[in-house]
Amino acid sequence: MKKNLLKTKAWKKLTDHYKHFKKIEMRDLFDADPKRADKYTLKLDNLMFDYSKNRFNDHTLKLLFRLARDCGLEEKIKAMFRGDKINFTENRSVLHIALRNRSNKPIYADGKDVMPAINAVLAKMRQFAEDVRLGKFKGHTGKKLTSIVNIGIGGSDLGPVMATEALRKYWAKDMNCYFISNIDGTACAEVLNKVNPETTLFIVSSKTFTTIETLTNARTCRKWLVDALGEPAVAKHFIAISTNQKEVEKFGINPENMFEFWDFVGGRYSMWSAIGMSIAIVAGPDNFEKMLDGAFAMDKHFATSDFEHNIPVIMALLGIWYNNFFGVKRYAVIPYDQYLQYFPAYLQQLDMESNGKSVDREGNFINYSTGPVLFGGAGTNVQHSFFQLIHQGTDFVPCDFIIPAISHNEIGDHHEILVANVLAQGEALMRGKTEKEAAAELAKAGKSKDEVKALKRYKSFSGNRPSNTFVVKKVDPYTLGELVAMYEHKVFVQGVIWNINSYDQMGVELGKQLALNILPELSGNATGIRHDCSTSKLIEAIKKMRK
Ligand code: G6Q
Repeated sequence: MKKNLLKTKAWKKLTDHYKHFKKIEMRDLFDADPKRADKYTLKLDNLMFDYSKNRFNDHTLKLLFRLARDCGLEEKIKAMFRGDKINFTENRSVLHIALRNRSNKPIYADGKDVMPAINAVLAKMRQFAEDVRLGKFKGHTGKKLTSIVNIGIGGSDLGPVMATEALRKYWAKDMNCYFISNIDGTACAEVLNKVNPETTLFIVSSKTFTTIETLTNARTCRKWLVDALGEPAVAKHFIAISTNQKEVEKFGINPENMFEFWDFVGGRYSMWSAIGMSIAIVAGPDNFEKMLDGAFAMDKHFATSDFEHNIPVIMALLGIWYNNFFGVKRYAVIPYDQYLQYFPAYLQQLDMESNGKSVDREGNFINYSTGPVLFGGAGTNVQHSFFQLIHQGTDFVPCDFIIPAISHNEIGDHHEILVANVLAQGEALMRGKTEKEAAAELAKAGKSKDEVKALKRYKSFSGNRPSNTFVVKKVDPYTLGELVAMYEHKVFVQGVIWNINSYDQMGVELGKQLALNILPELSGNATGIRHDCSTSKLIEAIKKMRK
């Protein structure tokens, strides 16, 4: 049995180190070392990672690296890249890295090299995306398909939603892309109101092809199409992305129009597979592959850099430092780029579904905290919403800021203002404003002595609030690939330290099961199922209102 994390030497030393370090102010660390930013900045291609505005020193890092080594991180990284079945509860390899293995060196799952199958699907995907873009693959009535509708949910939705938006500037001019995920009929209705059956391609994206939301939405869209163009139109307007050919055929999609992926690709890690078809169609297969190239560069960096120079490892360890020693169980990701507006939502699933676990790899309940709550939104918008709490709330919230040096839309001084804002946030959070400084400012602004006294505390900022700053040259496909892979690996490292399986998601099952019980009750076809009195009352009230 693995030694409990809390009993490792490094953990104990970190606990002691924290006791004195918690009082240390970052502004003092900066004042003492003018080279702190040089020392704590890493670069990969056009991605720069400044982690100097965090509450640590060399000793902290040394202990955190030791913790990672005590937890066998080096070997665990190798195991993932080798194709070992690290998703042990589902007996699966975890090989999203193979989907962007641009070296094409063999990677084995169950003794079989997965690369030939991956390359074949990628080539088929490229051909199909080109054919749609060039109007060679036409709709049933001979028109070009210009509205792409991805029907999927969770991992079969959030990646494509995020990445197509991130790459909107690269879209073919005559194309549009829509997403239907929610079972709420409104999601379907609103998209179908906007598109024309003759020019619409539906991509049914579902690994299992059994997900109730996706299949219900797909059936509704299929009926809408058949009502307009007749049954034979389905072959020209529906494709499927799935691991389950049997169910795809049962649904009535020709297997020729099916793009395969595999059990060794987890849903939330699948945007690199054919699940990314909408990205490949609207932004083009070249850009899709550039995204894979970027992710591959990050994979190489992660797998080969020593921990001291390893971006995802350092991100992860600082996260552990805050989560498990400072007791801060949340963090925010704030991209200062409108095209990355869905990045936090994407990361929310990636992080919280992967590491929201409370049983360790040996089957024990865990007595330390694991995955944090992740939230975020695009800057500067969020400065006018939740930033009050980030600056003056009782607890700090570590932040990741992402900013491109060059905007896709350099209009007037918009971008300079954006950049000034993100840098100001990081600086303000780190430095804060003492009561004395606040008082001096108030006095300078002409406030009376009494007013200064009354207001100075409200106007002060504790500071010492950590943030990472990621500067990228531009949000292009390659950089997007790097960024996403970077967070994937951060999540992996934390999962290793916490000794959990980051690749299953049993927690989503219970709600699904119970919904299946309640469904027949709502439609009046079942009664007498025992619920708690609150649930029973809610069922009755809703039934009454729907009458
Ligand atoms: C992701 C999860 C989950 C999954 C959806 C959709 O890692 O497994 O979000 O992607 O439940 O599942 P299907 O692709 O099978 O429809």
